[in-house]
Amino acid sequence: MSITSTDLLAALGVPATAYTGGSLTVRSPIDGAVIGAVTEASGAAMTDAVARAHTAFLAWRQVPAPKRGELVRLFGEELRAHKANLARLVSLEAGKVTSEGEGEVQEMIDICDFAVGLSRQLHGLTIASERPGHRMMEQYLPLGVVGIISAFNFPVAVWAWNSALALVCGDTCVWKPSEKTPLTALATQALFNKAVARYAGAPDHLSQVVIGGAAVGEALVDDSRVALVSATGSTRMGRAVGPRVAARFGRCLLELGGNNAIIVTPSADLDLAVRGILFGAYGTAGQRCTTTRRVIAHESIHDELVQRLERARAQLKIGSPIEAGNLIGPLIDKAAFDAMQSALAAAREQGGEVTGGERALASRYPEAWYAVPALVRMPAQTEVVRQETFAPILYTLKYKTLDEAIALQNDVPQGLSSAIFTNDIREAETFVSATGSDCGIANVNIGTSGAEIGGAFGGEKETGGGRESGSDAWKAYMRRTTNTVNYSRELPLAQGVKFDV
Ligand code: UN1
Repeated sequence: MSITSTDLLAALGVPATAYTGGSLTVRSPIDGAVIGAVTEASGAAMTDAVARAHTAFLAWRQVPAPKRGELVRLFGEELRAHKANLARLVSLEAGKVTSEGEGEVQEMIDICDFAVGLSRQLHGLTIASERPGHRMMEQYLPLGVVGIISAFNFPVAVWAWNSALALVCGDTCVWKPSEKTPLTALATQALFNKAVARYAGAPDHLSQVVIGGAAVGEALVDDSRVALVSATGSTRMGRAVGPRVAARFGRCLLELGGNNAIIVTPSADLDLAVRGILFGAYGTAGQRCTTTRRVIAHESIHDELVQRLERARAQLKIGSPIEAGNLIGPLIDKAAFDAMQSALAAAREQGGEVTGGERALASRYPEAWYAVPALVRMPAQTEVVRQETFAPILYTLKYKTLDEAIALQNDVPQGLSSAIFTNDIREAETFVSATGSDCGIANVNIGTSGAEIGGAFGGEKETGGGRESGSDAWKAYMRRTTNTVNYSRELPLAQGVKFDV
């Protein structure tokens, strides 16, 4: 690697002391090389960070929202100026191919732009009152400290979806990044600090990053000053976080596992379908929560589709994500590779016919975990197909009727993303209707992954129910107040109640 992570961190403004000499060893999934040794915070340090964030909130909530938007605008400028370096660091630390690393930083820039516009549109409602001389209204007011827990696979974009909205909403942020990707978090914090330095009158500690393990996460989750915990990661993590936040009546925004399917119908444009499935299943080495994990194809086109997918799969270039031409980078670590192997073993036991899935490039990168993307023809939607394995495994299934296809698509515990490829308007409309896909995202003639930031992002069932990013997801970061104002000289009671002495 000609440009090292040390060069990138220096260019992004991270002091060397932040990533040397600590107990948390950071390895690049590209070749297993150690690229940092970050100091881990204690639970008490997290509690201190929350206290600082709360103090900052008391000041920040008083700043007019469009002025808060100005800070996010400046942050977006820093991201634009440093896009290439931050994207490269995402590639080194998370193993994303160059264009996907750049795409991730672009998502950060896009959500900043969105949030700046939003800062002038945090609107409530005026509601007709039943009483004369009265007016009812609804306002959205700043909520408090937002705790952000993010995963390795989108190490910086998911934080940005949350923090850009939270900051314009008048909240302050405390971020616990994945322990697998602390360097990109430190770099993002450094860029945020640059924006703060160019902004007159920002309170200190508007957004902080605290790196550490379970103790740090628990201190964040259990602190009653954290009004909203926004957590992205596995369903297992969500099961641990959700009830703890609920126990103190805090708010949770959960974005958890996906088990996303694409239905391909007889009228589908198979060229489009093959491209959509290929990127959805194998892009980011299958490590997106929106990754296509299942194809449900009509029996009349199933074999042709699977043959074409098989040919395309075999041509995907696996290798270092920072070398031009490679489309499949490494899995994040050995545990991810092992999980992939056990899923494939289970698929074989359950009647699946597996192609691919082996370890790749082991002699060139003995300390890294590259895998050949796997395609598995399944006789039925068995146990293993219903689980989310965070790896490039695509299961294919056959269907006879659209009802059956939709039932299969919905018959998994997760409910994040879904798609149909069809040129039949009845099928397309049925799929997006009340009797169609039960997911938070339901697409027609595009794949399951790569959502734009303008839409609300999240899903149902074990995906956790939260919505981040665009549309009106900002409302989760504010508290709603209903105000009834009496401008008359009478005091009529609602519902006609009389209470006069
Ligand atoms: C995730 O994997 O946690 O829709 C987020 C997508 C991306 C976001 C994925 N915009 O694939």
